[in-house]
Amino acid sequence: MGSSSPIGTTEFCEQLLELGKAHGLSAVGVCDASPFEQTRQVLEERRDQGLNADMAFTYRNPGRSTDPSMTLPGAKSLLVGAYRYETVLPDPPALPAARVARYATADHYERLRFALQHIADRLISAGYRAVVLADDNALVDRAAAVRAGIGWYGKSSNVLLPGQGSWFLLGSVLTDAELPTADKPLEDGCGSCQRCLDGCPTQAIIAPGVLDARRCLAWLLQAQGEFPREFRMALGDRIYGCDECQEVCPPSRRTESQSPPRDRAVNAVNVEHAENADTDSQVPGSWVDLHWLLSASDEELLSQVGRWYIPAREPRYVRRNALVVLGNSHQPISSALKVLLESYLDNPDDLLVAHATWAAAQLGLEELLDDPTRSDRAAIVDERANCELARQQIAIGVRGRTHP
Ligand code: B12
Repeated sequence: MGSSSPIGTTEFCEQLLELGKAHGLSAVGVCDASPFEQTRQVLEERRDQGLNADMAFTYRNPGRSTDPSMTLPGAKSLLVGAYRYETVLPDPPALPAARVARYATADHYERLRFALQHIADRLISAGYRAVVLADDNALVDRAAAVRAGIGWYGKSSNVLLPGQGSWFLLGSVLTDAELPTADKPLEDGCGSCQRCLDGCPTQAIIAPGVLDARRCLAWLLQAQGEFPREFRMALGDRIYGCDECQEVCPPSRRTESQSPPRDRAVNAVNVEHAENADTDSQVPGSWVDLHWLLSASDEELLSQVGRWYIPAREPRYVRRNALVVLGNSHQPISSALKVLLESYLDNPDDLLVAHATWAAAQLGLEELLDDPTRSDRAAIVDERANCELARQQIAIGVRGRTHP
């Protein structure tokens, strides 16, 4: 058991919180595990309004994801932890590269779960049941963090920690131990600021705290089918996730250059585990070479970026996204990339042909499309027509505004 504190006391609870912090969590709080009734209503309302796009996750079964007792019958408490991930974005490499959102530059979830598991093990050794839930469809992590009093809901819908911004992953230990809980949620810290609403590249935050996933780049990168034409330029160089609502957020910006404190803590507690976590992580870091993304085999792609949420685990979606990023390159592309792009115009997969067509048009490489060996291919003809239509619509829109 390793402690003389009577179980269920404030002291026992404090020990659990300290254990989480010693293993790398920046904040840990406790709340009761009663159903998140209001969040269930919000999930259902947003699903009815279509704001979830076709996402499943917590939307698949809102009753389950908002009622912890469906995961652990008799559940009494949630210990909620926040794990700060690396936020320093290294300079882009000289080669054309695509950007990965900071929560995905390493397997930060593993480190979060590692810390939470220590709390769970302590509870189990004290005779309780305890389950770690992090990014699991069985719990609404943000609602738990807010109830546990460790952060507040920002207008971006991200949870912010006082003085530390929103660069955190959230997770919980669900237990049947009855523990002293947070007195009350923290007060709102956003005030009148709404930079996340104004700064979102696709205006996906349609009201404070309300995200329309149909417009959110983070979701569109993970969604099946075509990448919507109207949001392709806004995608810029992003290949996985989008941090814009955090990058423009003053409290998050202020802490951007701080390195996460937990690496030292994790190393001090369990060097071997931390080292294994690093070696096992087949994740590419902050920037991924665009040439590699477009030339790697399915196996290579999945071995390097397989931790990403890739629709239906189909590498074609990583390539689709990479083609949009290529189309957004601002400099003339190398001859090697041009040859690769050309090969995509002859790809058997029409989805990739269409996105390669868009990229070629964006890059002013119409000659690739006019090549008689492919200019009649339906996927190219259709995409060119759609691009032309989009251009005309923009032109009409601009004229409308200029000459009301
Ligand atoms: C689905 C999902 C997504 C979807 C949809 C996100 C969304 N906002 O709904 C997509 C793919 C777009 C996404 C993107 C991101 N996600 Co995400 N995602 C999830 C997931 C799996 C479920 C979230 C959920 O249930 N959403 C449903 C809605 C209803 O919940 P909500 O947004 O929290 O809504 C609340 C607020 O609107 C609030 N509210 C209601 N009215 C009002 C009014 C005001 C004024 C305010 C302020 C609030 C407010 O109450 C609602 C209900 O409690 C969770 C993991 C989990 N199991 O919880 C991770 C999670 C939320 N994501 C996370 C992260 C890190 C991200 C990204 C930053 C990743 C990235 N860099 O690309 C972005 C951020 C985009 C954004 N602004 O939300 C973290 C959040 C960490 C944090 N500090 O908040 C989580 C918790 C994962 C984790 N375990 O750490 N994500």
